[in-house]
Amino acid sequence: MSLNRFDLSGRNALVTGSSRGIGLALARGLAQAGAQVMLNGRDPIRTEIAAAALRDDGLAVQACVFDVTDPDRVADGMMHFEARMGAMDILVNNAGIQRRTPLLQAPEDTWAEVIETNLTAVFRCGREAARLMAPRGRGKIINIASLMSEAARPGVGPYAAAKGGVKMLTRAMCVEWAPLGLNVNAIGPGYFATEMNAELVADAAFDAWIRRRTPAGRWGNVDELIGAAIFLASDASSFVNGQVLYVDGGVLAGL
Ligand code: GCO
Repeated sequence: MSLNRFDLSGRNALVTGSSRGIGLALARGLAQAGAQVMLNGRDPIRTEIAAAALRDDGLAVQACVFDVTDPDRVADGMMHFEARMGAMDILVNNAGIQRRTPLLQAPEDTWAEVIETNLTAVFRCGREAARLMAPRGRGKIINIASLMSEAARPGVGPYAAAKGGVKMLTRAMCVEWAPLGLNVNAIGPGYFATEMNAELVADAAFDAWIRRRTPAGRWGNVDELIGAAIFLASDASSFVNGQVLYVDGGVLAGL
């Protein structure tokens, strides 16, 4: 084991939904920690531009375009990963969407889209990765949950339901796959100033509410999630399993 338990040199990682936002930050951070990283996205141009930018920074990054909601494309994508990168050591299940709607008015297709992308795809990508990792007796799966795995707010019911499911799916994966040598954990971001939240950041009242409701008194910066990802992707977390590590500025600590 490396003297630096956080060293990811020689490890191969896939980060889904990593052409921008939290996923791109995590992909960059894992690569900076020594991993060879495959970006993933649905948009081939955006994904390749992101990968090229990280390569320009001297990082070992490639791109693989597939939609995590397409079962066939996920299976192909995982095989493609191992053909190009070697054994998958780390999967970060980050791909996700936000569709804000009151539950009373929530259309069927909106509910289905959020659950499919934010929960079912986490199951699907996790299963495909575990099928590759289990024969080797090792692997790290990091699901991206949310502070909404624990607490909801009006207008984001489908998202909160999906992220609550991600917490319990993480535990279900742990109890079945830890015996196979895998570590399955989650990161639960609080409020971060990402594209997904741009309209919230721009809303003066919501911005003020976040600053009051968050003990740290501010929005998070996506780079502040990287340490948690490196920890859970590395040997430093070898006996950590089934946990959700909340990175939320203290939101969940108080009323
Ligand atoms: C919202 C936000 C939240 C958070 C997310 C962070 O509309 O309230 O999108 O859902 O950004 O939960 O994990």
